[in-house]
Amino acid sequence: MFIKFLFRYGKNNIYFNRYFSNRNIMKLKDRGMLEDIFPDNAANVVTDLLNSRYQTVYAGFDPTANSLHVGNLLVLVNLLHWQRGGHETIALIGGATGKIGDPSGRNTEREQLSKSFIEDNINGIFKNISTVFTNHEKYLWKNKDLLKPVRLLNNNSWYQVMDPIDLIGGAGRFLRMGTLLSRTSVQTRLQSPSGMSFTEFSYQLFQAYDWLHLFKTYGCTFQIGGNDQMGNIMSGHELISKICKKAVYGLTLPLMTTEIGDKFGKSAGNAVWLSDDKTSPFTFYQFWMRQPDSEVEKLLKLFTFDPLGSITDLMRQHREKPDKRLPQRRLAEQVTILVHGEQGLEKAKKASEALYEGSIAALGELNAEEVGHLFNGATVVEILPEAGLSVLDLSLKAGCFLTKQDALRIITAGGFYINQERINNPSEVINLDIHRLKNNSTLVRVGKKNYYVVKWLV
Ligand code: YSA
Repeated sequence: MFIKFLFRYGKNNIYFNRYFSNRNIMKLKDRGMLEDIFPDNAANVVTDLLNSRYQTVYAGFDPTANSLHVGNLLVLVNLLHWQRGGHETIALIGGATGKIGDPSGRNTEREQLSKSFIEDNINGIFKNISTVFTNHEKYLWKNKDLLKPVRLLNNNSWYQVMDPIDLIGGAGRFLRMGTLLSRTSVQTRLQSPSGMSFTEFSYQLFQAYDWLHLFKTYGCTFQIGGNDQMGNIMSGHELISKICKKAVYGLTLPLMTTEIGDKFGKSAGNAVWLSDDKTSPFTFYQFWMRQPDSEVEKLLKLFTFDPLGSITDLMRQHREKPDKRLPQRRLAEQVTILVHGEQGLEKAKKASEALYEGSIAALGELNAEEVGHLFNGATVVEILPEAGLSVLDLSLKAGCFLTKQDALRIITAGGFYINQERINNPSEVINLDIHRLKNNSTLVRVGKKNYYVVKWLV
């Protein structure tokens, strides 16, 4: 009996059935994470398929910036749900498609991106994706050894060695012009004043071919993406159905928008980035902490792996004590640990304490540049700690005032602070044992918000 079972389903499937209770991805609908399925009558077939054996799924990311943003993160979180369900995941970086430019969701054509710009971007995005998958396994997955590692690919690797005739002559003839022209991404652009170039029009063929390639090479039967990707997904479906006569499926996610409905992303100019040199862990953490009550439950369902029951409980507690902002805190902690790891979360929390709870000790845990960053890009200055250095000397060396007269006037009037404490005696001598923080720096403030970080040269 057991042998028969093994023979029929294979070893992997025993392992799949035993451990991965979350394998039915269709359940993500309950979290508000699935918007559409293609073909649109496939929900039942897909549920059976997901329950019967593990599947391979992919999502693509074009390297149009050197970091992904929180909108793209939603797609990564969705891939993580597949991984948690025992499925194989592929994250594809569009090294080649990035050079073409996806017209989906855009009103104007992208400028051509230079090779070196794309190379840098690929490295940044590669790092984002591997960091998120590593952090997830390290901090958010309890049965550590069971996850199948994500496969990170770049579509440059197949287009680089491909004869263009195979693409246009081989794959292109299976896609019908009427269908390609009917896509929203094409229609919107054809009706816009700038129209559409052939290059952008050809984008669908590339994304469709990618899926065909992944299907043939890795048995990839699912593609996921934000809902702006549906047209491209449908083209891939058409290609695979016609060439391989096999069933494949597309799932789309809702696009993440701001409270007032603007799409989050680079073009919208409101991006919150995953790379810490573009958005510091502190700013990232605060972005989630600042989410309004009207959004937080939805975001907890989308961006954390907390069971729905515990989110409901948390929201109940929140209604009793709203000023504690428990759901916002949970959201900020879970997403920051996923993107920036335990250390990033630690830093973000320390910085938050320093800024909002006036904890100077917490400031000392950050390095001088981070403190500078924290205080809205405060100037960081390096100063030699000479014996007898006075408050007045310090203020002038740090460049806080234009003239000595200004310095004397403002310090004595009470507008000068060291480590957030008012000092109004210009001749007081700086004592490093008292005035220097653990990170060998001192925070100086003039008035309400002009900050300087003094880095002591020792
Ligand atoms: C896909 C498949 C391929 O075979 C090749 C390339 C691609 C990339 C795809 N055409 C694209 O351009 N995607 S993207 O780089 O613009 O975004 C990556 C993913 O994040 C997409 O699924 C997109 O829909 C999603 N996304 C972007 N902003 C989002 C968002 N998802 C949710 N909310 C947002 N605000």
